[in-house]
Amino acid sequence: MPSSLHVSPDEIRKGFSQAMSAMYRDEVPLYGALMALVAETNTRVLDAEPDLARQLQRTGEIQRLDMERHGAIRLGTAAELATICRLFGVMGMQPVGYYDLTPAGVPVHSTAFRAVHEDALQTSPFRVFTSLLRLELIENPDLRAFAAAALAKRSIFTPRALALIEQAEQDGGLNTDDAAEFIRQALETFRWHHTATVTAAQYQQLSDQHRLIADVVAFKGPHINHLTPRTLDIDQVQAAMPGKGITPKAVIEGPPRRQCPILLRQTSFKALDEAIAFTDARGSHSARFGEIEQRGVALTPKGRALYDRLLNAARDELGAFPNDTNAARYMQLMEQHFQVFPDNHAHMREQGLAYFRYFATEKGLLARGSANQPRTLEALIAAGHVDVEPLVYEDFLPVSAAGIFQSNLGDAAQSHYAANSNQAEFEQALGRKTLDELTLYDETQQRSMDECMEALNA
Ligand code: OOG
Ligand code: NI
Repeated sequence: MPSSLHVSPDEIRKGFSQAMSAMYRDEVPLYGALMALVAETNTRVLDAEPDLARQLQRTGEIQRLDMERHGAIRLGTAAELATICRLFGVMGMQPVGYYDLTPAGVPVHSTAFRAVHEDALQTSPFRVFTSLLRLELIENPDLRAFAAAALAKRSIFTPRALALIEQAEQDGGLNTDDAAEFIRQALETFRWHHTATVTAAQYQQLSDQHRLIADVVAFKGPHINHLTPRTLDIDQVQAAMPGKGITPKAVIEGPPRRQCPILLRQTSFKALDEAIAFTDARGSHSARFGEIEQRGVALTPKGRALYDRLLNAARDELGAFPNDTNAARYMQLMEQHFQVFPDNHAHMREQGLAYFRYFATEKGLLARGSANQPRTLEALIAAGHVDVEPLVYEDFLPVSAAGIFQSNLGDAAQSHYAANSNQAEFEQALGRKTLDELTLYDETQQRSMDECMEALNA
């Protein structure tokens, strides 16, 4: 039974996210530089855009902005995925969404672990994009067997972490000391290892198959490969990065720049090669990178379908993967195609393209119970008794994720896989179903409407 002696899972997640950020900053100094740049930019944007500041104040996002970040890991086996699901469960994180990356030539499928309720997200919006390697896509049977054997030998969790997961599941939570110990132990799974578990030649063979396969199979654990802070203006940060000695990828993934941001825009920079001791020789491996993101309003199925259609149309017209040489044309095509996507919250709401949150205003509360108080939500909005704010997108985008993967693996790493999406197999490995993100947005929207009508007694 959960008891008052237990630390809330949301607080554990908050503590874990802070510990992870501190570890990554120590290990990857460029992450610290990027955090500083993002914080500086966010302050400037909030000063320059009072309407945006008000909106973020209203939704509470302003308080979570500084602690907002996501990370990513890549796992090797079904058992690792099932256990990581339990580990994140202790922190109140659930698997949301299914992402198939094979169409983009990346041999993984993925989910995002995150908090699902708006109150929990407010305490800590930390998320982890978690991928499972699809070993069956390694064509060479000897190499496949070698990879499977290497993965079967490793144990990516500390014995103490496993014991504490078990304990949290049995007791319904952890007390303060155990929660602190859990954070320390869980962190070990995500740490970088300077030594590989394979020879230099074996590493090379794995890497020749796909760099991502080497990244997963050749190491003791699934090192966190990036941590991404949230910026309020990704174009400003992208433009300022070279001045800080950081070279971003050529194109920002996701929708083009707009007055009213939708979904998610992301850009990353490639990390340096890092020295690695193979079991027989010295060498290097490059896996860890930096990324920034800007989040906009979550789209309904109708809005998402429009987004996908416009994105595909722009990409089809480009006729190639966006890269350094066609970046300008790609961005121009995106601007052009996205002209038809309304860039105004009221229009998006009228057309049912996006999710929103509803808040009773001071004026509405004062008019509560009065004879001429409006009774319907639309009338309340028109009368200024209810404010409407965009509901922020909390998830990822498969085409963008593929672009982020590719930019860090090098274009040479593109492969073509015949295999297609296999959500059932992923969920079998996970040990449960993934949640549908659209249902979650719908629920949050509905709760805010209900709370609003209740507060106004309308
Ligand atoms: C994950 C890449 C995807 C994102 O933000 O879309 C990602 C990885 O490289 O493991 O992090
Ligand atoms: Ni990312």
